[in-house]
Amino acid sequence: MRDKKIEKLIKGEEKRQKEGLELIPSENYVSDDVLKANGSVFTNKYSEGYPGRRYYGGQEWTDQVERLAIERACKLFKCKFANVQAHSGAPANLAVYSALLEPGDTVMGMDLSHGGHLTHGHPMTLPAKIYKFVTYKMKNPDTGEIDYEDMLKVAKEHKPKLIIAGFSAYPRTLNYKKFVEIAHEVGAITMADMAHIAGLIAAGALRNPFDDGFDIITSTTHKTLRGPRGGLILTRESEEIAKKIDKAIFPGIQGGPHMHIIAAKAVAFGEAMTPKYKKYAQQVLKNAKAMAEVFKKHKVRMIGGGTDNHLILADVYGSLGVTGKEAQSVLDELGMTLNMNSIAGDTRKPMDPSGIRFGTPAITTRGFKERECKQVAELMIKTLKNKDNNKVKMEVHKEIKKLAKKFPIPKSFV
Ligand code: DSN
Repeated sequence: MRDKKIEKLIKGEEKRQKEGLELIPSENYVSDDVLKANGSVFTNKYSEGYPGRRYYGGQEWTDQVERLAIERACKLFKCKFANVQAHSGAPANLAVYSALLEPGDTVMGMDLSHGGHLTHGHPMTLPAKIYKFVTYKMKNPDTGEIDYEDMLKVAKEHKPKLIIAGFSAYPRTLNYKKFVEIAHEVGAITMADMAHIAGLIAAGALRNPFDDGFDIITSTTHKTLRGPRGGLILTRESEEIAKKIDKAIFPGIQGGPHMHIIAAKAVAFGEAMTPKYKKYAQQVLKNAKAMAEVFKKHKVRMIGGGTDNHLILADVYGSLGVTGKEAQSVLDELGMTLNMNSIAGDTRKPMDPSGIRFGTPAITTRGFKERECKQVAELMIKTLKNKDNNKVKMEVHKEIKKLAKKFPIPKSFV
């Protein structure tokens, strides 16, 4: 690179990724093909509109790229329509809201403190200023079971037009059938925000909400799906809904699509169709279970009591007396990157909560199996129990570096 300052920063990040272990459950490593498409000359192109209906000339290659991305997305998730232009998960959700709701309409989503996402109604977000949000919660944070009875009661009382199944910090599976039943009772449309688990659904490792009759799925493409940073909106079969969503994305809330990203999404969708990817997704789940076993063995409380997906939410403050912020900081220092997270009923503040959230998508991409995942979980707990013991910390750091070296980040996935 000619820009030496930026080159140095990229190299620094490359080194950090190589030498440490990525445990943030919403992160992953992409293949060199995804990276190549992401950095391709499609960056230079303006393509407002949709394939065959653009506002600029010179679209012979962009149209093909977007059509291919749509075709692959529909095949992968078993649906009729896909919008691949959403810049990320938050605009994807906003587009669905603005496509289907009037200001003041009611939406039902999972409570943020019980694992939901900011875009499902946090007061500081734009959607919460436009629409009214009501929530559902877990019946018991120690089992993770959703309180469907209360959900039905709240839905009957507030008559939401849209019900969202989805989360960013919830370790169990949702009963999509129940969501559809409740939605039918109150006449709501169903949307699954599967940003975290899209890859696991695509691979058949977790249930596809479309199989239970969900109308819409929104997602990001850069988490378990292992694609570029971006968003995705899928519609099972209603052309009317799909058309409204397309209009809501452009010209509703976005301008020119990021064609280089769409090219990279198409590559990732292609990779997700391979048998190798199916194995990867299964391994992500096995690895998360293996890490949860270790936490259970050491009697560290986990929200939901364990995991059915790729992530674990551990109450490190309640079990070990270490705050989420302290845990994030000391683990990061030793090459285990994860994030602090509030837990249901947290008595601490969001910037220094009781929990940590971690997961297995990225380390599984590196080739970790249950054995290594258990080893990492043991090292995490050892660190947290000895956070002020420099000798122990040095030993842990050495082991992490050894593991990272033994499992380099792969370049190709197929
Ligand atoms: N920031 C993402 C996550 O880490 O879960 C969700 O938007």
